[in-house]
Amino acid sequence: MPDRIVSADVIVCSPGRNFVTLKITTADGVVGWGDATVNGRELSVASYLRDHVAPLLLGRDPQRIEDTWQYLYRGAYWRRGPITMAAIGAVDLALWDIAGKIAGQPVFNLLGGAVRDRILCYTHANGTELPEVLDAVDAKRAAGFVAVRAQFGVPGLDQVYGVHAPEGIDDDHGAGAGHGGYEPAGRGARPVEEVWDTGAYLRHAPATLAAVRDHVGPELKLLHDAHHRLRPVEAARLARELEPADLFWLEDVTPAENQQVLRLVREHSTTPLAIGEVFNTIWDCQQLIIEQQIDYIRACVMHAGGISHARRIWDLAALYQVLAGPHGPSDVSPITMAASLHLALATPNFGIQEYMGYEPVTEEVFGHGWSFTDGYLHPGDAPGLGVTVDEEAAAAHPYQPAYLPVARTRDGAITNW
Ligand code: GCO
Ligand code: MG
Repeated sequence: MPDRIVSADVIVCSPGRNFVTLKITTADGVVGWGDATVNGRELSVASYLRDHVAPLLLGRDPQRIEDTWQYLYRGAYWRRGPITMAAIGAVDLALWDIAGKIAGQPVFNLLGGAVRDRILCYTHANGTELPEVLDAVDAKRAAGFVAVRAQFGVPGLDQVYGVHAPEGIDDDHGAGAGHGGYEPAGRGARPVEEVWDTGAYLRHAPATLAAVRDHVGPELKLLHDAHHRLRPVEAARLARELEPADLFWLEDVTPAENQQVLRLVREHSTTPLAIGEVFNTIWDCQQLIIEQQIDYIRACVMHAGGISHARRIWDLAALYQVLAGPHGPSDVSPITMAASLHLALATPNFGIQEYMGYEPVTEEVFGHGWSFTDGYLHPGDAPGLGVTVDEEAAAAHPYQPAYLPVARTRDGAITNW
């Protein structure tokens, strides 16, 4: 008689920032952990899980992972979308965790075993003026990172998302193996509003990144995120003008809703392109991958329906020599980071993992088995995903409303950010 799921509980907590966590327990007492955090929309995914998914899981065989995935995806009828897919992703992560614990194996061994010894990762370095950017990059190199994403202020703009922390957030550019505190959404009942000026950014970015490259020399892998802000012709110009900086990748150079526009960028530049942190199914990136419009697919393992679906995306990407470069900011929980690392260790066409690390207060709630050494990560060998959740510590940090910012152009119209 197979084991059965006897409970599925949702925990919303805010140790440093908001996280939505799913705890699945089996009749034999095996516990699996899943993450379902969607930054700025946490309570909707918590409700989706609590009200519509948890009751359906009771009595199911936890080891029928693919069947449960299909049941939740096809069964909902309303397919895709960030809330649905994060909820399914959380269930999937928790079930892989349980499967690993039942087998007494780390999840990567259930996925075919390690195909590499360690996982390349990049972290963030942010600064307003160039000297601060260079200091931040140096601090990350001193902490062992061999790949760094550089973000900077733009003359004439007070605030740039990804550079300045929202009010009340500790914006440390410290040398710790990870944490750079800008990511958390600003706390409060409404989003912070920022002014954005693409012309000023385009005049500033190429020289800044060239100066960073000059400073660090040829070896460091240097990344930059344009965060969906540019129109296609602006994106093409930026990608071309950044060629001397020899970027590892240029991320989200234009919104990827209208995907054929990426062809224009490709025609003008060989700067490698990474897109996809807002994607949540294979259908969102099928065209980009098959037409080889991108070099790295950024879909986050949890937001893309968990290990079971993300690996289908990565397998499609392998056919076209596109590498996985999964989203892993501090606004997805350490449970997602663990899942991403297990899949990365077992996937041949893996490229690089985003890794900012976590604030100590987050790690008091979420224990993890992964380790960082000399610029590389490893998920650890503990059975399952290798994560633990301290529920008492979580209860000490209740949910706090928080929103990602909104950006306006100088005439006051809403723009991409
Ligand atoms: C990244 C991302 C983040 C997102 C954030 C949204 O590349 O890390 O762009 O900065 O904006 O995760 O919640
Ligand atoms: Mg990004």
